[in-house]
Amino acid sequence: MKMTFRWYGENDCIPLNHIKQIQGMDGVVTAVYDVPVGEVWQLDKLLRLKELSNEAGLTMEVIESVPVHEDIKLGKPTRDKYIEAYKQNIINCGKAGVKCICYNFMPVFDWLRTDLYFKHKDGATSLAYCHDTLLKLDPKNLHLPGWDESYSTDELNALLSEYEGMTHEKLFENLVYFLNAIMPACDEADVDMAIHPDDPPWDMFGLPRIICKEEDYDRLFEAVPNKHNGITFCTGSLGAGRFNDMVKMAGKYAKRTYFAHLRQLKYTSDTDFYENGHLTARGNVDIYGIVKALVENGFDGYVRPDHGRNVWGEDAKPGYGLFDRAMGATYLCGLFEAVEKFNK
Ligand code: DNO
Repeated sequence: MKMTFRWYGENDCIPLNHIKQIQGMDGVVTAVYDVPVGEVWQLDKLLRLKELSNEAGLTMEVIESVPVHEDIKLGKPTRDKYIEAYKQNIINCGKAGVKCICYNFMPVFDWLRTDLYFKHKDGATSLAYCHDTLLKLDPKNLHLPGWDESYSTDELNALLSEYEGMTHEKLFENLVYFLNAIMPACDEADVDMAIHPDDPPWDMFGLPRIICKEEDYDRLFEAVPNKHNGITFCTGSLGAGRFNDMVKMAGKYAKRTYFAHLRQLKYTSDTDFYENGHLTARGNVDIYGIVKALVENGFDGYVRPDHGRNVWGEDAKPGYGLFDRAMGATYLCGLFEAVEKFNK
């Protein structure tokens, strides 16, 4: 296991040397943020991030994310041009020493939450999700917490109408087309692709979501068996689906898991939850059971603590402060150490 920490590049308010001070930290997970989706990231931008990370004593072997252009998800004729650019990004990432690329295939919206500052009794705050609140939102005029608002309202409207009639089957076919097209670049660069599950793992605003549960992964690996086609096992995303047996899934897909996002959720109803500190006892996700299942089944990938709470007065990007993620990382290092030693 290699422990990593998400770092939002040179604009992140958390400096690399603070990240390095978290004991057990091997590297950062980052991205090029100033190139529009669908364009090629210049190699020198990647090399600059790598150099900064290495100077701080950290590796840069995981990219989260290289975003997938909507035309690829929509299966439009223009997709081939964007796929070519994506392949070049994979090659450039490989040249910069990247081993794993995290991406998602969610139409239009990435992760969704309804509250960025859910208040805990002890004064901490965290992200939360309430399904009824979400249903009342108008997707055509959406300003959701935590969502990168890169579209204008007009662009969003246009994009949503392009998705009218999109089915799960069609979206899945478009994912398979994309993966088959990029696998040669992954083979050449020896880079693993790690698809992030849909968060939360169910359809949103009538848009299909296809990476939500066990059958979805079975279907994905059957369609594209290449070993570079792998997953980001995100306990917070999959865990919101009460139907997912995550300990079982962690074991079953351990060897296809190139990246693990480990985080805790506390259920407040059949659909709602808030995020909590990483400890198994603090929520409904069996972090211990998942780590054990991963280790015992041959997981050898990257791990990062996922969303933390804001604690000790820190006012950081919600979910991505230093303090609680640092505590999460050391907790996870302890769990891995214990489970790995026990299994030797
Ligand atoms: C949220 C993140 C996601 C993730 C993307 C991967 O905190 O886990 O935004 O980076 O879905 O493409």
